[in-house]
Amino acid sequence: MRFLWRWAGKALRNFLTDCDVLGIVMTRRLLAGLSLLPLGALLAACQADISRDIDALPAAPAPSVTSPESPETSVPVCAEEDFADRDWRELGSPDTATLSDSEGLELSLRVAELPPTSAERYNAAVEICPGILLVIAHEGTSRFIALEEMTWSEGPTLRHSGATDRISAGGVASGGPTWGIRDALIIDQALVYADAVIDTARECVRIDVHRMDLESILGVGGDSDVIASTEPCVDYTEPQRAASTLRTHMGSALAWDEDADTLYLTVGDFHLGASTIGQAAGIGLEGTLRDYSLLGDPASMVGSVVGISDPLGTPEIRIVAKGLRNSLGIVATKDSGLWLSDHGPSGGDELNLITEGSDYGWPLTSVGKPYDRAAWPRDSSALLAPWLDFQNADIEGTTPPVLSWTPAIAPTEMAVYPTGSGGIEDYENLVVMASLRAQSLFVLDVAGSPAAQVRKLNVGERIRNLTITKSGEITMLTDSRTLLILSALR
Ligand SMILES: [Ca+2]
Repeated sequence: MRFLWRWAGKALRNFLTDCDVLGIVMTRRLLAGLSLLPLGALLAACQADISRDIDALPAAPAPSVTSPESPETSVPVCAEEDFADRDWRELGSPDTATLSDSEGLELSLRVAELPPTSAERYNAAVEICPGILLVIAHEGTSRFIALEEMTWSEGPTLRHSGATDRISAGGVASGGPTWGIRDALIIDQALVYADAVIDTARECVRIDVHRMDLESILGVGGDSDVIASTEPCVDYTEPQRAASTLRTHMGSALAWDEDADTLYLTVGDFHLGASTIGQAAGIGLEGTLRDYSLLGDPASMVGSVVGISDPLGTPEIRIVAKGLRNSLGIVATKDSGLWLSDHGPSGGDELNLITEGSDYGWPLTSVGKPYDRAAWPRDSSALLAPWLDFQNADIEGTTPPVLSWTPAIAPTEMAVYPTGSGGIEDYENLVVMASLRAQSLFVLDVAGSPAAQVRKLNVGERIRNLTITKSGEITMLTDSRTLLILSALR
């Protein structure tokens, strides 16, 4: 924080010496209209070009029963009768294709439409029983999908804490699929899921983590317990929110570290860190100072990774690391540490190795640049505050990314490819990371020194969710409501 305040003091001096009051007012007015978040608009969806090769598919699944002795599995023990009496329907438009990754490895890709729902998007998936995926829409609708049979049946509706319809309240620009349920995973016999909350009663936004017994999901249904809520719940009614609304950058990715008995959750910056100079100008120096001090406050979980210890017992939440913008993927590896991906602004998407107590730089520094940097003078003293020129900031005490990507790839979920699955042997022990903008899987060797991107596979879809099953199938949910299942060539 001392760097922020040092810079803030310099900024204030520039503000007082370089600007006249009328000029500032006009600039603010002009720039208030330019402060819309550009990320969503920049990332256009694209349909996959998949050759048609439709096979006849059986209509009913036959889930295998796991052995309680298998110590490797995090897939819960379940029985055929859990699924026997359900009504199973075929997924729409099943196709198959063969893809080659950047090393020439040929892989099989099965494609189908995700089950119909009124929700705009499925955000989360877990392998709830071997070969059975539970896919969850942002507003709580869930479906079971039998991967071998390519069939689906209704799941329970999961509770979330806030509004997810398209509201436009005060400083929240919209509801929709960036809010609500965003990621999920299974710990023993419980489902845990992250929920980006618009709390209309308290008029603030936060992330909740829920826990729900698998019995409730497989059986008659039931309620969830909220085991953690991020602090502070960020007020969306403050006057400057009209010029810089809260709408995206929730983070809300989950990772489970069994050895540490800790569930990790990423918390986005809620768009408090200025991604454009126009956004900063729109809310003015006082507004950016207020937002930046909230991000920099050691007690604030906004823009951080938090750890939730003992999530199935008596959960306790703490800040692990700060300085993050919008991390949609995090993975705890067995021997190579905790890794996460983060979205930079214009360029500068990051892979970070997380160590307790570190600061990863945002919003004070980034390999990326403001989206509208080109429209502004190179002389940072002409900016509203010099620390808004974060591309050129050299901030002592922050940790740079291990890898970064420019132009942006918009990385999403990460998972370690398991060993001994009988699946894609060349991917074993490597981290697979999905992406929105690049519409590709990135295969990363994080155990290497240095860590490196070793393979890439273009799938031609914006990949929101990535799950690797115990049998080594990489399942993906896309923003065009498509299910992709990648596996070794059979
Ligand atoms: Ca960073």
